[in-house]
Amino acid sequence: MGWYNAAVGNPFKLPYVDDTLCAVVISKPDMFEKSVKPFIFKSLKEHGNYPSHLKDPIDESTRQNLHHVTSELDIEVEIIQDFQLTPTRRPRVLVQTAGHVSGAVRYYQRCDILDDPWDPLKKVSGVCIHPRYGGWFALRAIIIFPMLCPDLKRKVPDDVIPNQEDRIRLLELFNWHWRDWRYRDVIPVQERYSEEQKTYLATKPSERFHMLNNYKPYVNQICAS
Ligand code: B12
Repeated sequence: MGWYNAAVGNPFKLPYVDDTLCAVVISKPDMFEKSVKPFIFKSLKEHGNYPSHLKDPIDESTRQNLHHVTSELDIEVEIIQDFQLTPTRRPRVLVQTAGHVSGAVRYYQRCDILDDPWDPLKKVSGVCIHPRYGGWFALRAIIIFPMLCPDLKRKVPDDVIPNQEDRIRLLELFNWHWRDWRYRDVIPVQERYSEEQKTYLATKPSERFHMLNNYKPYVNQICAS
């Protein structure tokens, strides 16, 4: 927690003491098949349609899985998901910074470029790269444990893009071409999203319900097998 709070500005600091133990939850490229689709099928089987009161299936399946796993612990943890906002509508947690200070992924930001080519007034968002999954992953949540861990060793994230030109290319692909997926392949990767997951993510959230309901004819078949 202290590593995170030291990096972010005041509005984003979390109200815990520095030695509080936290974990960052990352979804692997096959999350859609392993977690989201089974969740969608279960919901369609139970309700006939995807219930409109539930959140986006990615967020909702993550929420349920995290609660399921952490409820088996003897302690009560706090989970903050990537989409949660404060009352002033700021993200409750900046998962990219959390991912970087945890050592799991490297967060590349504009300040990592020595002499950048962009208009100083232009907003250039940073992006995290995972040593094995490149950009084919997401940072879903942090888990805050009610325990102090003053001796935790800090892992420096792998600098998988040491070259300045490659960093510039990465930030340009992420900011202005993210829809073509190329930023995710800036380093060789072990695994990517399936075509089905890409279609799902490329569909506007408001139209995803329609896509979900297209699974209906297959629900009985798949749930039975
Ligand atoms: C709001 C938001 C958006 C907005 C605004 C984008 C933005 N970055 O501002 C919009 C809708 C445009 C957007 C678009 C996209 N987004 Co978005 N978005 C978010 C969200 C919810 C919050 C980001 C935010 O507001 N940050 C606030 C700013 C101020 O944070 P910051 O720039 O990092 O600044 C902090 C750091 O610099 C830190 N800091 C300072 N010094 C130092 C030094 C070090 C060493 C470190 C580590 C930190 C640090 O302090 C600053 C704060 O005080 C995050 C999820 C989350 N909860 O974090 C996802 C997130 C950033 N988005 C993501 C993605 C993938 C996208 C899209 C590709 C669409 C998509 N979902 O597929 C596009 C990309 C286009 C783009 N230009 O960003 C991913 C990025 C994953 C990755 N590999 O990094 C995230 C993390 C979601 C996730 N679940 O994985 N997004």
